[in-house]
Amino acid sequence: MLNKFLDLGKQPIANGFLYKDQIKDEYFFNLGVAFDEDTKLITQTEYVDPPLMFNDEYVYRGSMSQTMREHFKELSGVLWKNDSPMPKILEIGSNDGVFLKHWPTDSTVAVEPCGNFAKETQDMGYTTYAEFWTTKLAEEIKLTNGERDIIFAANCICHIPDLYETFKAVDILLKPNGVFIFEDPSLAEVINNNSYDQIYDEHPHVFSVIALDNLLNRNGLEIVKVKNLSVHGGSNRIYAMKKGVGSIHKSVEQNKSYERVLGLDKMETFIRFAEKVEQSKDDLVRLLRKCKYEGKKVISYGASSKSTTIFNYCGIGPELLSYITDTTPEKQGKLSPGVHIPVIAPEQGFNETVHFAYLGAWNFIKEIKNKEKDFVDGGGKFITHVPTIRVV
Ligand code: JHZ
Repeated sequence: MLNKFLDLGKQPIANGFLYKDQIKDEYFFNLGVAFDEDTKLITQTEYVDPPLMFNDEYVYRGSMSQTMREHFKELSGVLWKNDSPMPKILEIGSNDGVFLKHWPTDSTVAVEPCGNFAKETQDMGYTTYAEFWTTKLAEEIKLTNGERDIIFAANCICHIPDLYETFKAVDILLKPNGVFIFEDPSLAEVINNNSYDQIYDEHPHVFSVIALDNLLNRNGLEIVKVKNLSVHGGSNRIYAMKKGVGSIHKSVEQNKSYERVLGLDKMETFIRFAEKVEQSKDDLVRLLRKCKYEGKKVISYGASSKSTTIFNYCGIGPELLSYITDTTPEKQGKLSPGVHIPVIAPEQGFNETVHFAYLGAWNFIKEIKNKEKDFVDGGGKFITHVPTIRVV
């Protein structure tokens, strides 16, 4: 049974950056968030049809941050040592190949529904299926390319509304002793950081280990290990195998008991979270209005999907934020989804005229502060809402 605890209001497609003449056709949906009493999953009350989000015009590039480039390089080195037999790997949601590029083309298969990115990895030499991940596709790949030692997905599984179909498809393609490895934002960290901006159309679910264990178990799989990661504001890397095949590492129970301490298996926790979200909204709007009143120039740094939730939920538009700077060429020159703040390249607007920069990409705060030393040394300040509204 689904129990709704949070209403983030009318929201657009989080990565639906658009030109002025496209505003009239902009798509919106109601972003409600609920707790499933049965599986303990945090999920949306209404799912956006995947092709509306993931299509040939998709703009998010995983390789835009140094942190993520290094993260995937390091992980590839852990999963495959050059002297060990080469695993047959498949990546679900390979985006622009930021992980894939560390793997040999002949033993690697990619699945990427966004045609523009599928073409990029095809051009890099990887067999790439430009399709959504389904049981039908898993059967086809099994016949054509063979079963896999590793099925990997980063920031992808929590994007798929139908988890039963997803896990069934994994079960079809995984070798009997193969490992399904996936990483997504951690619900524990969302609660600890009050990072409600992790919830937007592309994230129909936010995973706890407890909920994942319930869901995987219903589909012939089980979690054998959990690794906590710092990326994307705190994520979990889940290692799962077919039931009964692998020995269960102590990290699984450790994570589940920590989550029980946080109350991630209880509705009350999420009611309290919803109250904190509302407080965060009031505080952010108050701070931005104060800056405006004092004649300060405030912009946003990083046109993230997460900031789409913040700006639309809080009603923050160009009257409070002059523009957003972002390094992604596909976002520049467009307007942000829903509230229509102009997005420009950092070279065009991240300069000494800026007093405050709201961190739309707060998850890269370390990388950004290192990179923007001149801004900070010149008296510029960053604003973040994580874990509470503050100037840093
Ligand atoms: P970033 C996306 O979320 C979408 P987003 C997706 N749904 C998901 O799950 C996560 O990624 C993993 C820019 N930037 O990575 C680049 C700068 O301009 O937090 C990005 O546009 N300068 C698949 O969009 C944005 O900020 C910089 O120095 O919330 C960051 O977006 C840096 C570091 C980034 O993910």
